[in-house]
Amino acid sequence: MKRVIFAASCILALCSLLLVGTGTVKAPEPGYTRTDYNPNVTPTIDGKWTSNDEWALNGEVTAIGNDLSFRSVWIIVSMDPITVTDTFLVEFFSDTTNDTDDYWQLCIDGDQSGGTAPQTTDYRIDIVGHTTLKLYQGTGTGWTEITPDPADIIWNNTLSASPTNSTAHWILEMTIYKAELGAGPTWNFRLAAYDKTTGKLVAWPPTPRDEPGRWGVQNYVSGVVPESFSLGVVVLLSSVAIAVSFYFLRKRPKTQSSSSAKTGKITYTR
Ligand SMILES: [Ca+2]
Ligand SMILES: [Ca+2]
Repeated sequence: MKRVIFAASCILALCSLLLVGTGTVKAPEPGYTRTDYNPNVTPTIDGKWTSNDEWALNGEVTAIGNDLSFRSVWIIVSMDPITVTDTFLVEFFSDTTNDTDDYWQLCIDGDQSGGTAPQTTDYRIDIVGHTTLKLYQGTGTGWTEITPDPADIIWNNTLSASPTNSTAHWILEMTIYKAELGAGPTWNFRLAAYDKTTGKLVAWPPTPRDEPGRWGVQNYVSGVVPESFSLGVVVLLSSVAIAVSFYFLRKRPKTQSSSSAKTGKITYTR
């Protein structure tokens, strides 16, 4: 009988942790919640579909009309210390031109604190002209540019055809080291892309860039896309231990010290 009670207690504990880890998700912008899965095929960050199956079964596809689609996968790249990355594929179908003013943009509210202006725990990645990455950190009222650690953001983009569209279009692949940018197991973001030629600025969600409280939610589960409810339960439960471990062991995000802000030298607390 004691074993039954013990087992029941464990299940209850797991279920309550499950709610902490994956269930109770803040949804700043209604309708903009998506789910991250593990990859079927580990992506190669070369800015294109490296093979026809590279992204075919990788993650949930989110489309912005016919202009853009993106998907993402999360990967544990190290267990000691636990290190988690998130890798995106973004295809901007309606941008077929190489302009110096084109940009990709990812705004990150890693602790889901929301707000009406970027906080110091928020980051913004701009990739401008398909060549130059800039990293910004929130100030409480706006953004200040900081020096990125190249190891934290791996990216590549090309003007290529793909299995999803035979007309050459801009494709971005980007891996972020989540903890280095303050992102927990679930995190909020806004993804945008701009084409200078057409003047199209598309974004998910289509809300103000500088209003974290209106960005979307990136939930996650362990495993590839579940095929049945029962499988879903299994992968959700298995994600609990990872979620708890990751939450407690994740590195602190970068912060720029007040003294370094004056000198322009960036120091990080990790
Ligand atoms: Ca690739
Ligand atoms: Ca363009």
